[in-house]
Amino acid sequence: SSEQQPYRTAYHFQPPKNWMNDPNGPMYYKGIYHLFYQYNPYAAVWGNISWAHSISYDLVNWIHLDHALNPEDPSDINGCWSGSTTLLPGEKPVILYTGSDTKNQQVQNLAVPKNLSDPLLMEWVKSSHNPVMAPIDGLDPDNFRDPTTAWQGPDGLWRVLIGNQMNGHGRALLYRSKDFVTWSRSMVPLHSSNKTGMWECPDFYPVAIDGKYGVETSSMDEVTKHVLKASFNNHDYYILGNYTPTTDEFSVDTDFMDSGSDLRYDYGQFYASKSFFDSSKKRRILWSWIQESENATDDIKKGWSGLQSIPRTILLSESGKQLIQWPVEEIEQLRAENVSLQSKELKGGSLLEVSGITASQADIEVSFDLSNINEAEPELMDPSWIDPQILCSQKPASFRGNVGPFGILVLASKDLTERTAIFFHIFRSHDKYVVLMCSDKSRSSLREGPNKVSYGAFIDIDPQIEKISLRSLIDHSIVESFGGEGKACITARVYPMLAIDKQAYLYAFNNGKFDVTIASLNAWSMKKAHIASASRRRKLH
Ligand code: DQQ
Repeated sequence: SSEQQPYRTAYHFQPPKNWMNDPNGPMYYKGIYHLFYQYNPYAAVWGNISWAHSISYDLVNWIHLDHALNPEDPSDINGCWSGSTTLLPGEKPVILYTGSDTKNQQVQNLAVPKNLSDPLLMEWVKSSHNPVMAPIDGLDPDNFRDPTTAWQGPDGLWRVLIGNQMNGHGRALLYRSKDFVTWSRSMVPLHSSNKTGMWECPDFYPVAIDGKYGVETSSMDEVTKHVLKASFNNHDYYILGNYTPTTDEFSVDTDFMDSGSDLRYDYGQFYASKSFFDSSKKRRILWSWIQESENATDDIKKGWSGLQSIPRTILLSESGKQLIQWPVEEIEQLRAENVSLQSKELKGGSLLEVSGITASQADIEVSFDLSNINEAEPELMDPSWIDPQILCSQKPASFRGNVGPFGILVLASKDLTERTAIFFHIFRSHDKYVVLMCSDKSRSSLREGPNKVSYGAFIDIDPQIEKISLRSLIDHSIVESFGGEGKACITARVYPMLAIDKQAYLYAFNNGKFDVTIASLNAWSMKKAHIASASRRRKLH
């Protein structure tokens, strides 16, 4: 019951129990979405890693199938780790994944569907040629993993990236193949950095310039930029650049850990993500592992660990300098009761309860108008010298600023002893305004155990001409927030003790000295998604 399991979610993807981490090989195939994921069938901690497999017709409701890959062969006996799918011409999906072999070395393996006419792709056969890539020629066998979706160059060869570390630095190795079985490594990595360590789960794909649609991974379209994502330091960082398929050169606009640019998919809890091209709706969709923020002993007690994010569409922003993310539209089918407010003034220092929905399971959209913007604290010198996360913890939701903090309090107890704040704070920097977005979980729970660090990001918008908007998806122990229409995303895991189920409340607040206006607010109760096991259904028949 939800009394014993207050932190299980209603519309985020979860297996019935045990440990889940990275999303693997998401794809759309013959009318069905497939999601594979890193899974421990035996416990709520990492280990015995298999590829669990679930399918969906709408990215909202899911059916769990039998595992696609189990660690039972010499080339993966110590784990079937992360990897990707590629759709070969003629709609033939293949999996490339990392195996931890009998010597605990990381190798890359190939698997293909047993029966292509089964749209569920229930059974997968590992190639007799495995491993198809081994850590030879001086590669570190402990840091050689996570193949990307492959793309095909103008010479017809397939290319794939493998995450790697050399002399302590992260890099994306490039391999080429004619047949997916024989791979040769390019002498030059696609990209590397001496400012980071190991790159896990790289991702590499085109995004359209000035486009509303996603782009297929092998597209040679000229009006694209390429995104390179790498997972390190507990975050998913990305850079943008121009990729030349004839030479496999990737010239970057910005680089990882450059001062003044810190592009992350999400500034909260979000790791080892993976994207895929959805040919049915011509969009690129991003999945990510959302880890717990409490101790392993708590995970063992509750019997599970890990969520997947709500899948997000990815587009390039109009400026071409960053990505825009938004929850897939299908999630809106779960919206139920709605409350709506228009042009509501939020006086400095005020609080407004938003009632009439299930605040523990909700979708909230709010936008603010600022008429007192010129009163913003002239505090920031240069935002590229300031860590927004630190600023958010120095000036939490309870801070009395000028224009902000204002925003929403979610998963709040009636007496407000527990609340998670998602808010904005405007600063002046020379002749410009800087918009800070925070997700403050310092007061999210009376419990001592959970991590309560605050997250923050600057949003690249001009508050003089644009409204400040926020969308938050609330689901019992997760708050996924999208600021500035998807320019800055922050996901937080929270574990309230009082603010659970019907005891959770929603507020709008303004702790600044100056008034702000809620231009509009729409909040919906969210229905539960159907996420069930095929095997249980089979037993019922
Ligand atoms: N998780 C997998 C690895 C990957 C890591 C193992 C990232 O393949 O590098 O479960 O979370």
